[in-house]
Amino acid sequence: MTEILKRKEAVKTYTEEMKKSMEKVGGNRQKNVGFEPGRMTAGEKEKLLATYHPDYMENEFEILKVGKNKGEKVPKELAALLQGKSAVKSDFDLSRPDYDTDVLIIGGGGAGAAAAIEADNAGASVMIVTKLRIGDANTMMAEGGIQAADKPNDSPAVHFLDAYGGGHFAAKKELLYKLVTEAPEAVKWLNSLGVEFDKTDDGTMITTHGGGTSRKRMHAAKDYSGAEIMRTLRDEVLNRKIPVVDFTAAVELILDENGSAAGAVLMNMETREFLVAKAKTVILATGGAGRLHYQGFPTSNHYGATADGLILGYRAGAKLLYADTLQYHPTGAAFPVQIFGALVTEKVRSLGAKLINSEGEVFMHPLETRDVAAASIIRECNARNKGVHTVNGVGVWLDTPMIDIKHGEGTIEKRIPAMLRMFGEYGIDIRKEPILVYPTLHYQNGGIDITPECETAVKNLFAAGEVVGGIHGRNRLMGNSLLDIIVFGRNAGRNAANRSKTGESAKNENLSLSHIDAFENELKKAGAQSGITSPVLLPKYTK
Ligand code: MEZ
Repeated sequence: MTEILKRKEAVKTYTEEMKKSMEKVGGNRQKNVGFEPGRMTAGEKEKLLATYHPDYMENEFEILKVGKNKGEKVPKELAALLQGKSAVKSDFDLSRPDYDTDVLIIGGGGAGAAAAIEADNAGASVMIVTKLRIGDANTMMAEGGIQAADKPNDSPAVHFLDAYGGGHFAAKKELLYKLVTEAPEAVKWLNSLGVEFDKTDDGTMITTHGGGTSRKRMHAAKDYSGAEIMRTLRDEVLNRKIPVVDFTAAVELILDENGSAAGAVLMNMETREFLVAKAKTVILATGGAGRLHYQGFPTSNHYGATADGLILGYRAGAKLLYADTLQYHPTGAAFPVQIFGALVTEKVRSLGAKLINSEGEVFMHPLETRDVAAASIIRECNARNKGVHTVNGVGVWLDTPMIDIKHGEGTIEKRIPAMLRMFGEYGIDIRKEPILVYPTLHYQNGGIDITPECETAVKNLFAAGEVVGGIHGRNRLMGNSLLDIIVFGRNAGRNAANRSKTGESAKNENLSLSHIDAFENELKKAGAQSGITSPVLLPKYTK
């Protein structure tokens, strides 16, 4: 590491403003390490969110004119896609399917892989299609950990209360109940598959706090938790020889004569050739939407996060829940520009680094929930003018050297090596220098509405992972997403497999795309056609 830092020293170019502010941060460090800022009251938080959080910027949203959520607001970028047109026509020939399977899983991230393993366990034939490669997903990008109440001073009930409050009391209780009660078993399962969780010498799992947690229940694999979990799940899928069709996107769902899900039209991402996959049940595990860059925010998301599942599900008749609420992770990298928007894990704050403004002052408790922390940073930079300017933006300091002061030298290297490496690539030694951060688009809190069995409003269409809404209410706590992909991924896999063996599953007869015309007619009547072909599959960074 020291070698990399020496080589890269020349890369970083701090402005005079940054250097001066950094001196103030260094000068106040010893005092700030011991300073315990108070928590905000509920009233203060409400006011802060209403004024500064992007979810409350009314002109950034549009009211849907068609579909199950007609009359509700969603981000305008998403509205254009939800009210877009299909890549295929309703008379597309479905009579000679290229694939035929019991369970079709769309998406190759953590939820899709967990679903595939359990569907395979349940004896169904299962296949994953993914527009990139298995593992190219937000799961891979998650850093700080996975929550589970498995310590003697904790319980699923306490976990429930933390998450329910953190989500503004809006979570669907039956989904959140499932999440927290099945969490300990989910972590045990991952451990048994080979995930290398951080443990003490006697094998006890090391757990830490996250924002909004009242107990230390974050289990981590250093700050590579998502990558480690995805590595393990991917190995398991491949070892079981579950078919994975990569570089192949789902562009439309196929229904049967009863309106139940019965497969998908796929598109080869290289040749643009359309293919047909017939299935008895379908699981949407397509992930999030960060690459839509709502309100012009940078994102911590992987390249393929373009809301595909929301579009496919909505056109086929699924209902969305809380699609107007997004998570802006408070600490996206604001400098250097090469990693603008990349995730700086919340674990950095849970290990003791504090957020500091341009004057070297602590301006909030480091472990407020994410929506409150993001709004606080935006206020500090905009309304209070206490941000630090860079060539392409503004940010506040996250005073990382506090971690080694608090826990002893070597802690950063041992507990957050990915952060040390990411900034080290640009000559920034986070053991000695603070880093600049600003909120980055991280997660869609809302998504497709499901039952506790993971079924959507469309029969035989299941959903799991970030594409789902309602589990976390209107704000998710750190570590509850890696958890939900496992809990709901496994449930979706099992339930879709079991359904595929019953008379209730699609008969695979009279496959149809007539819902495309029905939706198109609704759009026409409402004068709401955006004209965009959706899903878009990949972000467009050129004009
Ligand atoms: O749950 C998350 O979003 C997560 C673990 C992110 C992080 O800060 O590391």
